[in-house]
Amino acid sequence: VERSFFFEHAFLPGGWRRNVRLESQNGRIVSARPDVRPEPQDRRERIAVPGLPNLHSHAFQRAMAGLAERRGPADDNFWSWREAMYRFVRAMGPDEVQAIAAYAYADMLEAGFTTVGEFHYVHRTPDGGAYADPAELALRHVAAAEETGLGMVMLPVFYAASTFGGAPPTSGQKRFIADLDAFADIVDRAGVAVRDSRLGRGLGIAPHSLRAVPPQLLTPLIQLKPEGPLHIHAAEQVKEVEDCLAWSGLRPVEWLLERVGLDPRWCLVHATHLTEDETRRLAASGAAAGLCPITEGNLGDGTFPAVAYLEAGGRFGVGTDSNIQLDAAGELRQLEYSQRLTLRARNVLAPASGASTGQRLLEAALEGGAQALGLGAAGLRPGAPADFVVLDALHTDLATVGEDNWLDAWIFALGRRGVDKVVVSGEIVVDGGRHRARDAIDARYRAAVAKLSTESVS
Ligand code: NGQ
Ligand code: ZN
Repeated sequence: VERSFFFEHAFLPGGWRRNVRLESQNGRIVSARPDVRPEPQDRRERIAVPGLPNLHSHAFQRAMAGLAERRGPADDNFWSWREAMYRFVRAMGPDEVQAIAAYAYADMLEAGFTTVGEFHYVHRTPDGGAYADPAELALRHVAAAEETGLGMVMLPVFYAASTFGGAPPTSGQKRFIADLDAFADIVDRAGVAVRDSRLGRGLGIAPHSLRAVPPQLLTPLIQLKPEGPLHIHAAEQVKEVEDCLAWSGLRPVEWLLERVGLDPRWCLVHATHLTEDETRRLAASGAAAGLCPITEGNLGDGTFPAVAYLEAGGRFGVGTDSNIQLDAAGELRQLEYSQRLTLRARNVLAPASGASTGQRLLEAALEGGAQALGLGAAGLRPGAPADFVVLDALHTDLATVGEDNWLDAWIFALGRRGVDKVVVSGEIVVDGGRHRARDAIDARYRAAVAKLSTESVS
């Protein structure tokens, strides 16, 4: 399938360009040329920016957004939130999983994301049994991405223990666990589904965390696939760092640097709590940090040392993790604000005096997100997926500022309201800020969550 677009303004690698023709074939960009004339068959738009990769999602958690914001009976923190999340996932069957994922993915698209890395760990039935197809729930996520039109990188998660030292999983974790053979089977089946899906963009391997994966299983796990993304949750909570130190004498990121070795295949999700030494070494490894600023704020994780990390040349992408609120511009904004609040300064992630903070954030998250998801090229250039966001050029906030300030106006002032159209693999999936199947997806989601709440009381 060939498609062609003409943009009055497009954000290409290097910056804003005018009169850009973009041609795609089978969902990939074959050319993106500035300073040319439109052809009659071109679809014409005013302002285009690349779609952002969302490198970390647990789609099912979208359905508990707003349901965990009441103070609990004892300490209310990440660990009590996690217990609530375990109770929440208990009753979900395959149809609910797919309906919720489709709802989350439609919302991601409206928010300006065009690929998701689904860090998928709910593999088993509510009783802890195996589905007839052990990859049933992974396949439901691939199907949800296909039906909503979102690019999908499936990251099946290996989960075997409740904490450092290989303690057995708790009953709240029984839907997550697998042995190596069962996991290899899930990976194979998920790989076939991704390959067969029009929007399948890759397959990785995700050891859940050093808490959930005993060290002797990490090497055989990584050896299941000689290439492709490797994602792991690391150093999100202070208690996790302390427990890791007590267990091994090393902090989680140190442990990964020393015992496993990190390289650009790796994405360390969160990596919140780093020493200066870890910050430099993580940056030097070429791995990506998978920052999820909105969820990290919601869960009370702490603040990633982004200024030092970027100064050391570190790479990062953004993820929406719990999907509490979906906004591509909003993740970038929250990242900058987390730094401003701790450093009591402004524009701390801009690379130089006079440089745009929004542009720096967007460029870095495009590159780092594409690396972490193994997408090959990032941004509007040949070889990359034909994914872009058309900003609402008629919105007063954009109409009243010049090109040089559009990214900052979008990221810091407008957010999702600035999104007019979203195009993935050359197809328009969001128009006027609304997903093309919004009503049907909402109706199915409402029925699914209604069923969940009746099931969980019975
Ligand atoms: C998750 N979420 O797997 O959904 C985790 C909580 C854990 C975040 N880390 C569970 N934000 O880390 O043990
Ligand atoms: Zn996560």
